[in-house]
Amino acid sequence: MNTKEIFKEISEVSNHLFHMGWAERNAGNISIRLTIDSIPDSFSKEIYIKHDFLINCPKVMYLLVSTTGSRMRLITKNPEDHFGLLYCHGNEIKWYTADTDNLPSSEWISHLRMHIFLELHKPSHKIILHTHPTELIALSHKLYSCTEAQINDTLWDIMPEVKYFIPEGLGYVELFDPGSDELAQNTILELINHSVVLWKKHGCLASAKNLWEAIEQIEILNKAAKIYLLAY
Ligand code: 2HA
Ligand code: ZN
Repeated sequence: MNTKEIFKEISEVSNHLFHMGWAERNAGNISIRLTIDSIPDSFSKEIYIKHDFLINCPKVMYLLVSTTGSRMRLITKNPEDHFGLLYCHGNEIKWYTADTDNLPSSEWISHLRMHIFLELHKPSHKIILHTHPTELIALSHKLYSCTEAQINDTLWDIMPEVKYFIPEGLGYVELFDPGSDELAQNTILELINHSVVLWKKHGCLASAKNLWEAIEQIEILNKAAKIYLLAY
């Protein structure tokens, strides 16, 4: 996919997320690993990102990342205005943007760490999507004391499609601060064996080949959660 096609997909997906009710205010964020040789002209401002943590990105990585505070309902109209490009190589990080007021999503450190993991272990998974699917979040309240295995048994039992389409089940991460390194590290551990991870009382994170694949996976899981909540 070229950059134009990627922005078209982002526009469609952000509209869908908003209408699903999974993207209240600035909820959710998106990042996509790009294969490019040069920075697109639209991202003309370069910002060097100082950071006090160690990152080790073995190869040059370019990540298209939604900007902090961006709204899915607005991304859909002008996706290019709500994204920037994160460059990382070794421990060096730069941010390219159309407007210096645009900073990367509050979850950018998690996204970067996860993409470094994906590039090495699941190279076909180019995208990370974080969103707030209502019923899955509600399930993490209702089954507060349950383990990952118990939550998966519940979802598999309620709707056979879950087992069929998501045989590896849902990864589950305890409650950590949004944007924190603990949340990132624990999510990476779950991404080893899962494509969709539920963050307790917060939302979902999925890695996939493209954005629609991620949404379809989350939709199946969320439908099962919804049926469970309605039935019991
Ligand atoms: O991007 O959803 O978790 C806003 C969020 C942070
Ligand atoms: Zn969130």
